[in-house]
Amino acid sequence: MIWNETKECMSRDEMTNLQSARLKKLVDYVYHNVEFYRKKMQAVGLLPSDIRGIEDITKLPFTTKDDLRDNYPFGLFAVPNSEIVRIHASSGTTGKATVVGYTRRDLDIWAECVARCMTMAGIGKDDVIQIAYGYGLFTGGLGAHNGAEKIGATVVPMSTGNSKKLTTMMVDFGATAIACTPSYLLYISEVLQEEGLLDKIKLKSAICGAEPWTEKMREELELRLNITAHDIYGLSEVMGPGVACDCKFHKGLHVCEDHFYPEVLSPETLKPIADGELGELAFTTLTKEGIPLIRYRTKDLTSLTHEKCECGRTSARISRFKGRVDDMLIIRGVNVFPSQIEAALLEVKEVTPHYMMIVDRINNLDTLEIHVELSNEFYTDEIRGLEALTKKISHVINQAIGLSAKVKIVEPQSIKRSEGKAVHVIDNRKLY
Ligand code: DLL
Repeated sequence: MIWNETKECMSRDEMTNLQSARLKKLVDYVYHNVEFYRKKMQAVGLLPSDIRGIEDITKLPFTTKDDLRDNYPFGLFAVPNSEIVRIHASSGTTGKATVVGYTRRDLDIWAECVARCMTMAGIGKDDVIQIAYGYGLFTGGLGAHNGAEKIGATVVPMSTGNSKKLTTMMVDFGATAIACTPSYLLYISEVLQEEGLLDKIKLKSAICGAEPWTEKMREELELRLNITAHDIYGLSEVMGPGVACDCKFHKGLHVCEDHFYPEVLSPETLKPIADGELGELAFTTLTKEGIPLIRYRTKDLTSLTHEKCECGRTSARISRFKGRVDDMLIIRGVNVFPSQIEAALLEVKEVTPHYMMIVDRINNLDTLEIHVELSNEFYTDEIRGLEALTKKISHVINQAIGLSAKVKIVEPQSIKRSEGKAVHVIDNRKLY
């Protein structure tokens, strides 16, 4: 099923025309309503009339997270606060929060985009969905919530923080769908197993995102829970969850590109690159009123395709995320993404995909230690066998990242579980 055939199945020409018309309107709108953009455009001698269509987008300046921080809290808002009906913020790990504001229409469009994603994930009005993203300033909870209500599903606003209650209610309410981070879903699958509830659940679909995860992890979750798992993407600056999602063919995430124009930029030149090439994703919000953004650099690494999908949707698709530019570790000169470790560990049946990377610098040399958790089934008090297993894991990891790491096998359940975005790296080099 498709939620909005007229928007999700347009021909490329129709989409380009729509995007062009919306971009022209947007540029005029920000020029007259956001001093930051007016000044940026004036600095390069650009007038709204210079933007004649989507092909002129590269004339426009980029926007970064720092721009939002520098204009904290409301400096990039295009409407007076009386028009803002909701505020969200993302704290980030460093610096000031980035604050976003939504008008009533922004919230309607957000719900529409999430409704499209829910439909892609096979969720509809007969489903009971537990929303287990955090509610609050984070966009995950309320964003998924409003979209699920729009499709008419029965929404259970669980939030995070009580996994036992969640699993009990999953059974008692006959929940058929869940929205949460993939790492939290992995944890939930463990709780269900511990409590002997796995064969009592009616779950059939999960809509997971907010953090990078691998295709192998998707398959693992599908297997553990006997569901289909879908990848939903978004970021608070651009809107929240619902910017893109994958359909049942899992061949990339369909972007709601009538609202968010995607570009993939070369990391070297920052120029848009061809379909299929990996680069940094940027978005221009074509319809947002509260805090419209032009060419917002997401720092997320992906590639684009404009080919029609088997599902019938014609919308541009982005490939599963490789990670964030700023999540990439450079260890002894080698680029490493945590998701590579996740994929490698999913090859080894004796361990769980829970892991922690500890990076350090000793005598001017980078070191990498990886804590890997033994699965319950393979846990014994005896040390015997562990040496061979450690060797096996080191080998798999070495093959995956092209770097040798010290592997330490730890007891089951000893790596901290996450209910939101998982933390996989402790980089002690930052302390020096
Ligand atoms: O994480 C919004 C969201 C909530 C998306 C729930 C999906 C589900 P932020 O906290 O602003 O917003 O973080 C945005 O999270 O730039 C990516 O780096 C990462 N991210 C989000 N979804 C995915 C995904 C929400 N499906 C940042 N795959 C983004 C990989 C993702 N990374």
